Amino acid sequence: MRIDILTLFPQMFESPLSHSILKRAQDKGLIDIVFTNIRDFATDNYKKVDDKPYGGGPGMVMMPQPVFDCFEYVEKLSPEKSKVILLTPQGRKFDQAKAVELSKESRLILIAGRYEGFDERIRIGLGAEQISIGDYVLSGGELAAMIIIDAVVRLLAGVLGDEDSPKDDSFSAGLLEYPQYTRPEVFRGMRVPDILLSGDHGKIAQWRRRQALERTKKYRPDLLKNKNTNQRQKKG
Ligand code: 4GX
Repeated sequence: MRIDILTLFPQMFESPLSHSILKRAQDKGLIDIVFTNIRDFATDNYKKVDDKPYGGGPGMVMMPQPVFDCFEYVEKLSPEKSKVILLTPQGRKFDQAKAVELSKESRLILIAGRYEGFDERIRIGLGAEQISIGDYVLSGGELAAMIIIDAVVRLLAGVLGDEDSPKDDSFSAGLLEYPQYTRPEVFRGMRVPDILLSGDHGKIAQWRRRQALERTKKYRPDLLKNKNTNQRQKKG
Protein backbone atom coordinates (compact mmCIF):
# COMPACT_ATOMS: atom_id res chain seq x y z
CA MET A 1 0.00 0.00 0.00
CA ARG A 2 1.15 3.50 -0.78
CA ILE A 3 0.13 6.25 1.63
CA ASP A 4 0.52 9.91 0.68
CA ILE A 5 0.15 12.55 3.35
CA LEU A 6 -0.45 16.20 2.57
CA THR A 7 0.45 18.28 5.60
CA LEU A 8 2.04 21.50 6.83
CA PHE A 9 3.89 19.51 9.52
CA PRO A 10 5.53 16.39 8.07
CA GLN A 11 7.96 16.20 11.02
CA MET A 12 5.03 15.51 13.35
CA PHE A 13 4.81 12.03 11.77
CA GLU A 14 8.46 11.08 12.25
CA SER A 15 8.39 9.46 15.66
CA PRO A 16 5.13 7.48 15.42
CA LEU A 17 6.15 6.07 12.04
CA SER A 18 9.67 5.10 13.09
CA HIS A 19 8.76 2.66 15.85
CA SER A 20 7.51 -0.87 16.18
CA ILE A 21 4.88 -2.11 13.75
CA LEU A 22 4.75 0.93 11.49
CA LYS A 23 8.52 0.98 11.21
CA ARG A 24 8.69 -2.74 10.43
CA ALA A 25 5.94 -2.45 7.80
CA GLN A 26 8.00 0.19 6.01
CA ASP A 27 11.29 -1.70 6.40
CA LYS A 28 9.67 -4.81 4.90
CA GLY A 29 8.40 -2.72 1.97
CA LEU A 30 4.76 -3.52 2.80
CA ILE A 31 3.89 0.18 2.91
CA ASP A 32 5.42 3.23 1.36
CA ILE A 33 4.62 6.51 3.10
CA VAL A 34 5.30 9.73 1.23
CA PHE A 35 4.95 13.23 2.71
CA THR A 36 4.31 16.36 0.75
CA ASN A 37 4.35 19.74 2.42
CA ILE A 38 1.42 21.89 1.39
CA ARG A 39 3.53 24.99 2.11
CA ASP A 40 5.85 24.09 -0.78
CA PHE A 41 2.95 25.00 -3.06
CA ALA A 42 2.45 28.51 -1.71
CA THR A 43 3.17 31.05 -4.41
CA ASP A 44 3.99 34.25 -2.51
CA ASN A 45 7.27 35.19 -0.86
CA TYR A 46 5.94 34.52 2.65
CA LYS A 47 4.80 30.99 1.77
CA LYS A 48 1.31 31.91 2.88
CA VAL A 49 -1.27 29.09 2.97
CA ASP A 50 -4.02 30.65 5.09
CA ASP A 51 -6.11 33.79 4.92
CA LYS A 52 -8.91 35.64 6.74
CA PRO A 53 -12.44 34.28 6.35
CA TYR A 54 -14.79 36.13 3.99
CA GLY A 55 -17.64 37.56 6.04
CA GLY A 56 -15.35 38.14 8.99
CA GLY A 57 -14.94 36.18 12.18
CA PRO A 58 -12.09 34.70 14.17
CA GLY A 59 -9.35 32.42 12.95
CA MET A 60 -7.85 31.70 9.59
CA VAL A 61 -8.92 29.49 6.70
CA MET A 62 -6.70 27.32 4.50
CA MET A 63 -6.46 28.77 1.01
CA PRO A 64 -7.62 26.54 -1.85
CA GLN A 65 -4.73 27.15 -4.26
CA PRO A 66 -1.84 25.59 -2.28
CA VAL A 67 -3.96 22.54 -1.35
CA PHE A 68 -5.21 21.99 -4.92
CA ASP A 69 -1.73 22.39 -6.43
CA CYS A 70 -0.24 20.09 -3.79
CA PHE A 71 -2.95 17.47 -4.38
CA GLU A 72 -2.57 17.53 -8.17
CA TYR A 73 1.21 17.15 -7.82
CA VAL A 74 0.85 14.23 -5.38
CA GLU A 75 -1.75 12.40 -7.47
CA LYS A 76 0.66 12.27 -10.40
CA LEU A 77 3.51 10.84 -8.31
CA SER A 78 2.13 7.35 -8.77
CA PRO A 79 -0.32 5.67 -11.18
CA GLU A 80 -2.46 3.64 -8.72
CA LYS A 81 -6.08 4.46 -8.16
CA SER A 82 -6.34 6.26 -4.82
CA LYS A 83 -8.81 6.85 -2.04
CA VAL A 84 -8.67 10.49 -0.91
CA ILE A 85 -9.39 11.22 2.74
CA LEU A 86 -9.87 14.55 4.46
CA LEU A 87 -9.56 14.54 8.26
CA THR A 88 -12.26 16.72 9.74
CA PRO A 89 -14.70 16.70 12.67
CA GLN A 90 -17.58 16.79 10.19
CA GLY A 91 -16.65 13.42 8.66
CA ARG A 92 -18.10 9.94 9.30
CA LYS A 93 -16.74 8.57 12.55
CA PHE A 94 -13.76 6.25 12.07
CA ASP A 95 -14.15 2.70 13.37
CA GLN A 96 -12.71 -0.79 12.87
CA ALA A 97 -15.05 -1.52 9.94
CA LYS A 98 -13.71 1.57 8.17
CA ALA A 99 -10.13 0.49 8.95
CA VAL A 100 -10.81 -2.89 7.33
CA GLU A 101 -12.36 -1.16 4.30
CA LEU A 102 -9.36 1.16 3.88
CA SER A 103 -6.90 -1.72 4.30
CA LYS A 104 -8.17 -3.10 0.97
CA GLU A 105 -7.15 0.01 -0.99
CA SER A 106 -3.83 0.09 -2.83
CA ARG A 107 -3.29 3.79 -2.25
CA LEU A 108 -4.52 6.31 0.32
CA ILE A 109 -4.06 10.07 0.08
CA LEU A 110 -4.63 11.70 3.48
CA ILE A 111 -5.06 15.45 3.78
CA ALA A 112 -4.31 16.89 7.21
CA GLY A 113 -5.47 20.47 7.57
CA ARG A 114 -4.61 23.20 10.07
CA TYR A 115 -6.31 26.44 11.14
CA GLU A 116 -10.05 26.79 11.68
CA GLY A 117 -10.80 24.89 8.53
CA PHE A 118 -10.58 24.62 4.78
CA ASP A 119 -12.02 26.86 2.15
CA GLU A 120 -15.20 24.94 1.26
CA ARG A 121 -14.04 24.61 -2.36
CA ILE A 122 -11.28 22.22 -1.24
CA ARG A 123 -13.89 19.80 0.08
CA ILE A 124 -15.97 20.08 -3.07
CA GLY A 125 -13.12 20.07 -5.57
CA LEU A 126 -11.05 17.15 -4.33
CA GLY A 127 -13.93 14.70 -4.03
CA ALA A 128 -12.46 13.49 -0.77
CA GLU A 129 -14.16 11.22 1.73
CA GLN A 130 -14.38 13.06 5.05
CA ILE A 131 -13.41 11.10 8.15
CA SER A 132 -13.47 12.14 11.81
CA ILE A 133 -11.63 10.16 14.48
CA GLY A 134 -14.07 11.31 17.17
CA ASP A 135 -16.20 14.09 18.57
CA TYR A 136 -13.54 16.46 19.89
CA VAL A 137 -11.55 19.26 18.30
CA LEU A 138 -7.89 18.68 17.43
CA SER A 139 -5.47 21.43 16.52
CA GLY A 140 -4.81 19.81 13.16
CA GLY A 141 -5.50 16.70 11.11
CA GLU A 142 -2.03 15.16 11.63
CA LEU A 143 -2.78 13.10 14.75
CA ALA A 144 -6.04 11.93 13.18
CA ALA A 145 -4.15 10.82 10.07
CA MET A 146 -1.66 8.89 12.21
CA ILE A 147 -4.44 7.06 14.02
CA ILE A 148 -5.95 5.98 10.74
CA ILE A 149 -2.56 4.86 9.40
CA ASP A 150 -1.88 2.84 12.54
CA ALA A 151 -5.26 1.09 12.54
CA VAL A 152 -5.10 0.35 8.79
CA VAL A 153 -1.48 -0.76 8.43
CA ARG A 154 -1.63 -3.40 11.16
CA LEU A 155 -4.40 -5.11 9.16
CA LEU A 156 -2.26 -5.52 6.04
CA ALA A 157 -1.07 -9.04 5.25
CA GLY A 158 2.42 -9.69 6.61
CA VAL A 159 2.54 -6.73 8.97
CA LEU A 160 1.73 -8.62 12.17
CA GLY A 161 3.24 -11.98 13.06
CA ASP A 162 0.98 -15.06 13.05
CA GLU A 163 0.74 -15.01 16.83
CA ASP A 164 -0.93 -11.62 16.97
CA SER A 165 -3.37 -12.05 14.13
CA PRO A 166 -5.84 -9.17 13.82
CA LYS A 167 -8.62 -11.80 13.69
CA ASP A 168 -8.34 -12.08 17.47
CA ASP A 169 -8.69 -8.34 18.10
CA SER A 170 -11.47 -6.69 20.02
CA PHE A 171 -14.03 -5.50 17.49
CA SER A 172 -13.17 -8.10 14.86
CA ALA A 173 -15.92 -10.13 16.49
CA GLY A 174 -17.74 -6.98 17.62
CA LEU A 175 -16.86 -7.74 21.25
CA LEU A 176 -14.23 -6.58 23.72
CA GLU A 177 -11.37 -8.95 24.47
CA TYR A 178 -11.51 -11.61 27.15
CA PRO A 179 -9.22 -11.15 30.20
CA GLN A 180 -5.60 -12.19 29.68
CA TYR A 181 -3.04 -13.45 32.17
CA THR A 182 0.63 -14.31 32.06
CA ARG A 183 3.09 -15.58 34.68
CA PRO A 184 3.17 -15.73 37.69
CA GLU A 185 0.13 -17.77 38.78
CA VAL A 186 -0.24 -15.60 41.88
CA PHE A 187 0.66 -11.91 41.86
CA ARG A 188 0.10 -9.78 44.99
CA GLY A 189 -2.46 -12.32 46.16
CA MET A 190 -4.39 -12.32 42.87
CA ARG A 191 -4.71 -15.75 41.24
CA VAL A 192 -4.97 -16.64 37.58
CA PRO A 193 -8.42 -18.27 37.02
CA ASP A 194 -8.11 -22.08 37.44
CA ILE A 195 -9.75 -22.75 34.09
CA LEU A 196 -6.77 -21.19 32.25
CA LEU A 197 -4.39 -23.59 33.98
CA SER A 198 -6.60 -26.64 33.33
CA GLY A 199 -5.32 -27.45 29.84
CA ASP A 200 -8.92 -28.05 28.67
CA HIS A 201 -8.94 -26.02 25.46
CA GLY A 202 -12.64 -26.46 24.82
CA LYS A 203 -13.54 -25.18 28.26
CA ILE A 204 -11.05 -22.33 27.95
CA ALA A 205 -12.53 -21.21 24.62
CA GLN A 206 -16.03 -21.33 26.12
CA TRP A 207 -14.90 -19.30 29.18
CA ARG A 208 -13.27 -16.70 26.97
CA ARG A 209 -16.36 -16.25 24.78
CA ARG A 210 -18.48 -15.85 27.90
CA GLN A 211 -16.05 -13.34 29.43
CA ALA A 212 -15.87 -11.29 26.22
CA LEU A 213 -19.65 -11.10 26.13
CA GLU A 214 -19.95 -10.20 29.83
CA ARG A 215 -17.33 -7.48 29.57
CA THR A 216 -18.94 -5.98 26.51
CA LYS A 217 -22.34 -5.95 28.27
CA LYS A 218 -20.77 -4.27 31.29
CA TYR A 219 -18.42 -1.72 29.71
CA ARG A 220 -19.64 -1.18 26.15
CA PRO A 221 -23.29 -2.18 25.83
CA ASP A 222 -23.48 0.15 22.83
CA LEU A 223 -21.35 -2.36 20.86
CA LEU A 224 -23.95 -5.09 21.38
CA LYS A 225 -26.79 -2.79 20.39
CA ASN A 226 -25.00 -1.76 17.22
CA LYS A 227 -23.86 -5.26 16.38
CA ASN A 228 -26.89 -6.37 14.38
CA THR A 229 -27.22 -3.01 12.72
CA ASN A 230 -23.58 -3.05 11.67
CA GLN A 231 -23.87 -6.55 10.24
CA ARG A 232 -27.00 -5.60 8.32
CA GLN A 233 -25.17 -2.56 6.94
CA LYS A 234 -22.26 -4.74 5.86
CA LYS A 235 -24.53 -7.14 3.98
CA GLY A 236 -26.09 -4.06 2.34
N1 4GX B 1 -11.08 14.02 13.45
N2 4GX B 1 -9.52 18.45 13.36
C1 4GX B 1 -8.77 19.19 11.13
C2 4GX B 1 -8.67 21.60 10.62
C3 4GX B 1 -9.64 21.40 9.52
C4 4GX B 1 -11.00 21.71 9.63
C5 4GX B 1 -11.84 21.49 8.55
C6 4GX B 1 -9.97 20.66 7.36
C7 4GX B 1 -11.29 20.98 7.41
C8 4GX B 1 -10.39 16.10 13.57
C9 4GX B 1 -11.14 15.09 14.21
C10 4GX B 1 -10.23 17.48 14.07
C11 4GX B 1 -9.55 19.83 13.81
C12 4GX B 1 -8.62 18.19 12.24
C13 4GX B 1 -9.70 20.79 12.67
N3 4GX B 1 -9.14 20.89 8.38
N4 4GX B 1 -9.91 15.56 12.46
N5 4GX B 1 -8.69 20.56 11.65
N6 4GX B 1 -11.83 15.20 15.34
O1 4GX B 1 -10.74 17.79 15.09
O2 4GX B 1 -10.33 14.29 12.37
